[in-house]
Formats: sequence, structure tokens, C-alpha cells
Amino acid sequence: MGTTPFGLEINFQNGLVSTPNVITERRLSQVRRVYRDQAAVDRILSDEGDRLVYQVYGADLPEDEGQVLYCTTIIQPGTVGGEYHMTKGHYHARRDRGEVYLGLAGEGMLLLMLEDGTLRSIPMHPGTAAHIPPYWAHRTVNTGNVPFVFFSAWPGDAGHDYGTIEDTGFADLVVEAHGKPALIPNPRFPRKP
Ligand code: PAN
Ligand code: ZN
Repeated sequence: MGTTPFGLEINFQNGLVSTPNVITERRLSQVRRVYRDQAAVDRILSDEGDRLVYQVYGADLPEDEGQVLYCTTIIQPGTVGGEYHMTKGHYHARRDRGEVYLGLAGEGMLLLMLEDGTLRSIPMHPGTAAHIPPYWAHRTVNTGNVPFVFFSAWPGDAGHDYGTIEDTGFADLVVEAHGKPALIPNPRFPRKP
């Protein structure tokens, strides 16, 4: 029978959702493995504590075929060992499920990757509606000086596979070079000879 219709209010500036019932907070200690420079992670943890990297605000909806799930993500500005703050990133457990991202505030980059390592990047700013096709892993990066906020909507039965990306990362890293984002090859990513 599905669910009861409802509307939530989203603040486009800060990404807050009225009466969200699912809030995820990702602090540096929880997402440390996404960064290349583990010594830099240790330094930040001991010098300034466990900084907030990103939050996700969503609605508690059933993860069923036919439902459309949605949330906002707020990535705080900052770098770790030269890499910009980023989400963990994932494939959908059902690889044939896509997604839509809409930029609301701040500046970011969407990284997309196929399982053979083919990589694409899409700059995101307020108003950018990005299409994530089926089969593409996706990660977002805050490349600006203020929180990067975006909205996502995806099929209820997509599921999330974090393990594959946790093991290898994406094929490229997004680093700050002369104050601007640059993509450089990730030495940890397995490349075919
Ligand atoms: C997004 C992401 C969200 C957080 O809603 O889940 O931005 O990123 P991670 O899930 O990689 O930590 C999405 O892609 N949902 O499918
Ligand atoms: Zn997704």
C-alpha cells in the first residue's frame, strides 16, 4: 500500500530539513580511510579533535521497489592532507539503479566511476542537476570555502555498497592545487598493466 503523502521543508542555504527523522553525521574518525594521508588524519585528530565532515538529513521511508527516497547532504569545507572533504562514496547494491543530485549551496564536484575505473567529474553549484546513471559509483567533494549542500533522490530498492570503494577508493583523488581543485591519480587504485 506504500506510505502516506507528506511534504518536508528544505532550507536551500544550509540543507536543513524540517522534522527530519534520519540524520547521519560523519566525523573524521569514521571516514578516515577515504584519505590518502593517514598521518594528516592523526595530526588533525590530536590537534583539533574529531571534526565534522558531513551530515545527511532524510526522511524515514521504506527501501522498497517503487519508492523514491531523498535526502540532503551538507559537506563542511576543509581539507585533509591536501584532499578536500568528501563523502565515503558508493555503488548502489543494485548496480542498475541511478540517482539525481541537485546542487543547493556552495561549490563541489561529483566524481563518478565505473567498475573498470572509467572516471567522470561534474562540477556542482546551486542549480546543477546531475544525472548519475546506473552502474556508476558516486562521491561528492566540497571544493569551496563554505558548506556544499545538495539534494539527492534515488530508487527505494537501490541499496548501498560501500565496501568496494572502501577497499580501493576512486581512480582519482581531488586535491587542492594553488587554491583550486585538481584531479590526480590515486596510487591505491588497482590499475591493469
Ligand atoms: C546520497 C549519499 C549521501 C552521503 O544520498 O548517500 O550524499 O554519501 P555516502 O552515502 O557515500 O556517505 C546517495 O548517493 N544516496 O544513494
Ligand atoms: Zn547513491
